[in-house]
Amino acid sequence: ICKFLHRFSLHRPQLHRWLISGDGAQRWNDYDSPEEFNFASHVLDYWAQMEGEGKRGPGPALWWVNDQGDEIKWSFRELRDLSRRAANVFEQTCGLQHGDRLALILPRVPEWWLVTVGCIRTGVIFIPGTAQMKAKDILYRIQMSQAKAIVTTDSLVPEVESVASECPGLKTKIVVSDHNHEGWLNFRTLLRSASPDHTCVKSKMKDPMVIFFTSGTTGYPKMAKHNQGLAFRSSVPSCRKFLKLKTSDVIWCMSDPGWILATVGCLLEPWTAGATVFVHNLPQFDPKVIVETLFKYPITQCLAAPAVYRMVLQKNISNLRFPTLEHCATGGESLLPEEYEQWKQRTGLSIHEVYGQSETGITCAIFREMKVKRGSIGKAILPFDIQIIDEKGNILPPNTEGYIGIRIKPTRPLGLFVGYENSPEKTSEVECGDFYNSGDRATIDEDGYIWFLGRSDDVINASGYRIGPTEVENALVEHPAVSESAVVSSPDKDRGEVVKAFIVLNPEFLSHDQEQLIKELQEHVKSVTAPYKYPRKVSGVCFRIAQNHHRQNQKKGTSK
Ligand code: BCO
Repeated sequence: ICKFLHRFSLHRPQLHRWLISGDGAQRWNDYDSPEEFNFASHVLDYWAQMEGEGKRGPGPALWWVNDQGDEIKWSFRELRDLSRRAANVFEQTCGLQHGDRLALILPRVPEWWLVTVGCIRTGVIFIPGTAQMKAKDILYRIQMSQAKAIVTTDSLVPEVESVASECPGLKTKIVVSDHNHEGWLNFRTLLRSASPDHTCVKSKMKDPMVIFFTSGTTGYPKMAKHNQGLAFRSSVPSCRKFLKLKTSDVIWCMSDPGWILATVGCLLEPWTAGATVFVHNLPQFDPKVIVETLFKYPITQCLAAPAVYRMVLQKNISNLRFPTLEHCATGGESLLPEEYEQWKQRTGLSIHEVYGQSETGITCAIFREMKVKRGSIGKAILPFDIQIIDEKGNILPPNTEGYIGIRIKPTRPLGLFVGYENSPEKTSEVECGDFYNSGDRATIDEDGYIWFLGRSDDVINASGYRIGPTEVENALVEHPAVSESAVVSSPDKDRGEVVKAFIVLNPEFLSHDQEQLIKELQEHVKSVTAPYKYPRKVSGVCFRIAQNHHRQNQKKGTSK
């Protein structure tokens, strides 16, 4: 038995002691790398058992609400049984096997948690995407990832149907809905009839678990592949220290389920600590609802993009002293020092910055009990060794600008992506000497605090969304008015940066009303790609340049 437990790096009394205390009296240390790990069996089933033995408090594992007053609370035992049913749906009904891929495009519905954990139980690799995606975005993701199955929501069924014929490898379409759609399996119906008994796959640490699509400067998004190490990383003492979650905590991470921040902040981090995940399925972001929710529910921690805190502050709501909130964290873009100050003044709470990417998960942070240096993204979370490097991978001295690098040699740390799927050349482009080069510019001070300065490329970070300019340019040129377009980042007081487009019009559109045409172009982008990418600013300059060109060409008699 001892050999067996050792093989799984799981010795129950020790694991118990560590998980309950969360204080570092742990089975694993920051540099451990057990051969096998599975988040569902090692973490969730453990908490279900603790709950059954009366060794965990009464808080639910998942507490979900929506704007219509609906509420769902699942204990860890319910979650275990439901996610086992989901695993059976994937294995038995859909015939999915360990290593198969499943595209997961859902809004914040409770089933998102069942699908993710169901996949982990079966070894199916899940590929999250935002429900803002349109047909073309979905087509690209299914084709690139060779997904055999998709799980999505009612509103995206027509989008998927419109491209399904171009995805011969897509064998199973599953909808999370109270209605049936022809040619689609209904997840809710299948779940009800599935068995709650399932044997979790014995996954190796090296087995892929999840793939995130991430935007770059050129071309379409790349696939950042993570193995089980992303989940294991939440279990190491340094990671536990950054939020210091306890079983009695209720954490609200507001990220869209399509981003790595949600996988880490709404799934791995809280449930590793046995805490409650709180979810509000807001159909539309509204700062007033954020405030009302923080007053109404016993939320103790929240994790949201700086834009969320900023937009709440801008509403000038008189009382922001939330009764139960103890800790605020933020990531995805930069928080300005004055926003930090205002939040502190109005709520009495500091905002702790975290930094990461789809490739890296949460990389560094202002830990819970660490001194906040306003404007700094904090210190490296072990086992990541972060250094500021030059383009050859040489370590730079403190207070010198360079790239944020994560050491990958001699040992690649668990939690860092494995590589860009199907793209060894793109993977080697970001390997720089002994380091992974994040492409983000920063400095490090004598105390080890990192100071983020910006991207070194053209990727636009609009309110926490990373947007590749090419993705927007490609969407714009599909409109008949657009001859050429160039998309750049533009500073914005609400969103940090926004997408700004410069347009060269086709001659027959030169006489159109500019304001109306801008609106039409914005709506067009929203309709052909995920709406968060639309250009909030469209410059008139190039309309005039185009007009001048047109006039000059007309004079020369060369206009087309
Ligand atoms: O502002 P508009 O109204 O003009 O347009 C908005 C939406 O109304 C619109 N839209 C959404 N769904 C649509 C639609 N239009 C047509 N059809 C639909 N189906 O599109 C625009 C979407 O922009 P948005 O999402 O920025 O909207 P909003 O509501 O202002 O949200 C504000 C934020 C702050 C809540 C939002 O920007 C946000 O969630 N930002 C955070 C992103 C994030 O979580 N990033 C983390 C990435 S992971 C990472 O960085 C690694 C860290 C470890």
